[in-house]
Amino acid sequence: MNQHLPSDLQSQFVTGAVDAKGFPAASFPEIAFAGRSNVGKSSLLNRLLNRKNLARVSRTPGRTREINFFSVGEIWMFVDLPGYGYAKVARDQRQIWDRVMDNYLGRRSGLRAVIILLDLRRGITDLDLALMALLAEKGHPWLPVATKIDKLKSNPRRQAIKNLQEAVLRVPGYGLPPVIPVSSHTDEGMDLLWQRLREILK
Ligand SMILES: Nc1nc2c(ncn2[C@@H]2O[C@H](COP(=O)(O)OP(=O)(O)O)[C@@H](O)[C@H]2O)c(=O)[nH]1
Ligand SMILES: [Mg+2]
Repeated sequence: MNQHLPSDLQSQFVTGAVDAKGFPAASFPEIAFAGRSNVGKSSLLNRLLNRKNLARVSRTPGRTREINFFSVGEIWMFVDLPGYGYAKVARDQRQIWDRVMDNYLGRRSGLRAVIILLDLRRGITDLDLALMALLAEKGHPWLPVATKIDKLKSNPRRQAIKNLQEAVLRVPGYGLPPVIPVSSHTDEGMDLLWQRLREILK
């Protein structure tokens, strides 16, 4: 049982869309989640919202090309952005991703922040840096979350978090609170992440 979500806070899938025509009205404070394919985005959304299969946990990376909107408690919107960087469809995917992101990032007045998921074992990749630069250009704050921390034992984990934090601090224009390390399998970090999300959504 996940304690992070008050039991009266219901979440539901609203719609999936690739361009502004299909987006729901931007009437709520909104947080978007982004990251490489397979970084653990769907798993994290499911854990945060305490739902087993709200955001599909995909075994086929690179599939989800739409922007998926979830209403949370009918007061917030959580947005699952398309994953990037899946090698086999890279060029294809990149074009779609560019178009979708351009459509989304220019048009969401309620968007408070973008959570960028980074696999703790991989660190920041070029595509993550490209997203960070795009967000800086569009004036959207972002927050780094390290995923799958359960895959590392305590010493290498601590070192990896330290390295990732240092790498994040080197990203031009970065000025937000520290990396939040989480695991969707053990729920570590979930309280802290919820706390940050609430602060952002206030
Ligand atoms: N060990 C571990 N595996 C995870 C975690 N989160 C996701 N995974 C696994 O990573 C794979 C991709 O997860 P998914 O949520 O579909 O990633 P997405 O492509 O970013 O949406 C799946 O096999 C998940 O079970 C985590 O916190 N710990
Ligand atoms: Mg997914």
